[in-house]
Amino acid sequence: MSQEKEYGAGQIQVLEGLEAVRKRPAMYIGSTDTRGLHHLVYEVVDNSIDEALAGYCDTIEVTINDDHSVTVSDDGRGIPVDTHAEYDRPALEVIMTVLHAGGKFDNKSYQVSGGLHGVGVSVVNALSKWLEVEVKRDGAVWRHRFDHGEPEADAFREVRTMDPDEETGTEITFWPDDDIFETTEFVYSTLESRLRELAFLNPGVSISLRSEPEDKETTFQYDGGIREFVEYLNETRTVLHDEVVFFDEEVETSDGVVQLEIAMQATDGVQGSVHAFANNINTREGGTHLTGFKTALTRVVNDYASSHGLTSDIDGNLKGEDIREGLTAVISVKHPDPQFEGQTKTKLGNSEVRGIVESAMHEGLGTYLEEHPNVAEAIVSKAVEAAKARMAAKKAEELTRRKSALETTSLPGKLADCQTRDPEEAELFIVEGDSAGGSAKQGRAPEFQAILPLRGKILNVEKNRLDRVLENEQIRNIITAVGTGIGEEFDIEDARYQKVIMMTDADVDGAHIRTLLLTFLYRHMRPLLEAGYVYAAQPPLYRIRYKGETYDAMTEADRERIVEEVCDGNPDQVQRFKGLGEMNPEQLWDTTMNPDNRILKQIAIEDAAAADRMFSVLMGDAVGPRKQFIKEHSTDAEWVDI
Ligand code: 0RA
Repeated sequence: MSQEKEYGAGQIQVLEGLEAVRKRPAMYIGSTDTRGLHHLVYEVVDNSIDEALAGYCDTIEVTINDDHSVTVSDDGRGIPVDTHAEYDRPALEVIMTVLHAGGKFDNKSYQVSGGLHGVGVSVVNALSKWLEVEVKRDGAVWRHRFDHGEPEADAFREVRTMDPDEETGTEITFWPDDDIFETTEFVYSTLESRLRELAFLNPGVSISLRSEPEDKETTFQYDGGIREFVEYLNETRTVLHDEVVFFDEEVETSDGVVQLEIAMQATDGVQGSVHAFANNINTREGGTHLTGFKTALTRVVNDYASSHGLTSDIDGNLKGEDIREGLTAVISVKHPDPQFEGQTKTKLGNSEVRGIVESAMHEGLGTYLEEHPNVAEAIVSKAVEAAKARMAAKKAEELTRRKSALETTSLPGKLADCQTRDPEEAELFIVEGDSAGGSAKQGRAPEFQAILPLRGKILNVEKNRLDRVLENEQIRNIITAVGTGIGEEFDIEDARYQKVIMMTDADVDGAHIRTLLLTFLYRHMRPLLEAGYVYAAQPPLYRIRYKGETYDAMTEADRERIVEEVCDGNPDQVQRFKGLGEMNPEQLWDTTMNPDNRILKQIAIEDAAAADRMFSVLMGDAVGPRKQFIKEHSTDAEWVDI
């Protein structure tokens, strides 16, 4: 075979690979909505993080550019630019155009490879209208450019030689393809929470985010790693001991070295929050590291408690749930060959990790408790208190009664159910107030729309234990209507509706109710949020009449635009909807419920740790941080605008 033919064959393979990505993007990045869009950035950043983990990089910069492209730069070794023997093309080009080629060059230095989908930068290239790379290495600055994933002719070139004191590195700029993505608008706060998380998980690495259009910038660098992560999560909670419990371990396995870090701190709250990561990925579905942690935590704390005579107040052992009440913990595992399982590939499957975590806990936590009796005392007495509350509730048969009440199949009397039994079609509107509930019942399409009116505010679950939560009638109605159960018993397969739509007034009270509802869903039915089943309806603020036509304005800006541009500054009538209750059934259907006209906002909780903190800030005790949070986030997260 001649040189030329071989080269041709390589090229064909390249095109096939990237064509497959462009045809079925969701297979590679999960989805083509805003979530998938942001994954493009994470995929590039993961490569830079890999350089950092290999010890070659300590600064990563992410920029949202004025033209809506994103630039990620790092001070790593730079992507290799020499000729790749197999393909007879620059290695840079091969890495950018061949699927999975990213880490194959130097496996040993890639001890740990992150990336939720582990797909490599070639996928980002395939899904970009254009992509430009600048590499500083081998004494020179190199550039290359791609068009829809394909190398532009003669684009690869040496720009100049490097200055003697110039650092090596990689800079990638990409323009996501709007033929593929539903939106190409990068959201600062979304990138910000993931980059902050990465900075916590990779101590010492400086990660900065800058937005040119919004003219803002943040830099994250945490030398304390996940210790600082726990402090951050607990910032607005009342902690029971000052120092965060921390220990780490490196274990040699047949796959290579497994690294483990655990940080935790008890608070006086009733919600526990344990966040488990594997190779920087938030393993929401849990896995062997989380199981190991929970089992060992229960054992170690019980052993300590009984050997120090601290359990005389309760009969029997402390349960895992008692010990985890109010406990904030972060577990981070870095594994050379992680196996991700589960529906969203966020469950760690490597079976040996369970034992590794368990023995590290026995050793690390066991020792820590012996050496820090004050901390041990704080953790144990909090757990004893939780156990007492649990037993009291049980004794009164409260919990059991409430739980079995939830298990009965009878639907709440207040629910006006829909006719269809197909969850995919069925929609549940949770409506603020009986009067709006009445209008919604009259205005709805009963074939597929169910209405559940809520009277008044629902319980703040951030401040109440499960037994109290279940005593609340509003909450019980929601649970039975949705059908999935809650907590450990939650089963998404039992969801009676795949759209659960919160319909609240467009005012402060409405926003408050929405936040209370979301807090409940987040704490007790989180998979419902993760499945994307939860929505907020968007009722209009104004109805404007002009020359026999009506126009609805969703925002103040909308109103101004319609009055000026549509009505020439002279509308016949501007009606302000103060609440849902002011709309008659037909108006409510037209503006807010009719799938042809309505605007629904899907509530996506991408980052569990960020949401956790947000709810504890919004619903917890500290007033200062709450005001600060609302001030900072009121523009980009309008559903937290209480
Ligand atoms: C392949 C091999 C090597 C580094 C990289 C890729 C690399 C990729 C990216 C993506 C963003 N930043 C990056 N930095 C490096 C190892 C090169 C060597 O052995 O010198």
